[in-house]
Amino acid sequence: MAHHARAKAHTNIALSKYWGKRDNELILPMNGSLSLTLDAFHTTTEVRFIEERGSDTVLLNEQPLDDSATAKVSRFLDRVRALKGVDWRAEVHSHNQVPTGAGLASSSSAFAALAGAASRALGLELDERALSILARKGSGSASRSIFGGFALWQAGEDDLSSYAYPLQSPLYDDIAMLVVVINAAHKPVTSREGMRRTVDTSPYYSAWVKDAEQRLGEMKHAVTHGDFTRMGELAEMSAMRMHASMLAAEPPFCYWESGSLQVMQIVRELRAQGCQCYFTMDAGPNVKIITRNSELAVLKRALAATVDEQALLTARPGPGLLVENC
Ligand code: 2P0
Repeated sequence: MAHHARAKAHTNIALSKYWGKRDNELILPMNGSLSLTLDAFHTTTEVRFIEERGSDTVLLNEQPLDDSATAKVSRFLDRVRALKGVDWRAEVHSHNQVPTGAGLASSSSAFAALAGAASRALGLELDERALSILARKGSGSASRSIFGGFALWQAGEDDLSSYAYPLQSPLYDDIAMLVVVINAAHKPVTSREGMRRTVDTSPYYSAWVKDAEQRLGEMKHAVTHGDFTRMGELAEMSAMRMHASMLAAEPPFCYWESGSLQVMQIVRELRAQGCQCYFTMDAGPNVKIITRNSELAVLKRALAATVDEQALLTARPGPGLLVENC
């Protein structure tokens, strides 16, 4: 019997951010988050289990992962093996379809695809909730990439209550995201380390958690009722408040670069002129502009003086996890 399956998952960008864990092993978040899965960036992963003990091999874009990244994948696969009660080694082939040098985090699509392929390869019949819980334990944001379009990851109380679910929205056909690549190099502080440092040392962190949970309810309402303006305002605020919590950490850290600030300012100016656009930023210098399809041309023209054409990537809502047997 072939223990072999393939899965494809798309990356997501949080509109209401996840920042900080209350359990680092299970990846339980301090606060819930809400995201949009994008069509432009995805990961395809094949997993084959061999009925013998031994070490796992993991190739990303045909290159072997380094020891530390392989160990992270193996620890995740251990969870899947435990669900089935086997100790077989795995061969993993993964391909990231993210435009070269985009500098976008891919752990959301990577662990969603790995959860889908590994569980199917072992014949586990996991529903979407179980897949979201499993993917979460690889990387928090991966819990949301099980679903297409908008998804809400509820913080929950424990392992089984911390999962994402999809949200229907009248905004689905209209929303677009313009990713502005400021710098594609590796970030100096990983999001995992950044979260830990903020939770442990930032005096603003408790305010972040309290506010994030309140605003998440408002964001859910705006998304499900098609209130684009409120959704955009809340998304921008969530990003600013998340980054504010890091600025107050010890030692402080900041993902923004001068180019990020320039783009943020352009977005504010265009908005003052009536263009419907808002920005969000994650654990890196790139800026994601949340807008409507009808505003894309205006935005691209306005950014052309500041940003190279190749540094602008357009995305729309993308699909949820797809899994197939090989
Ligand atoms: C998010 N980020 O909600 C937040 C906003 C970055 C900033 O989730 O440690 O790769 O694997 O759970 O999910 C990026 O961190 O972190 C992230 P882990 P993850 O999208």
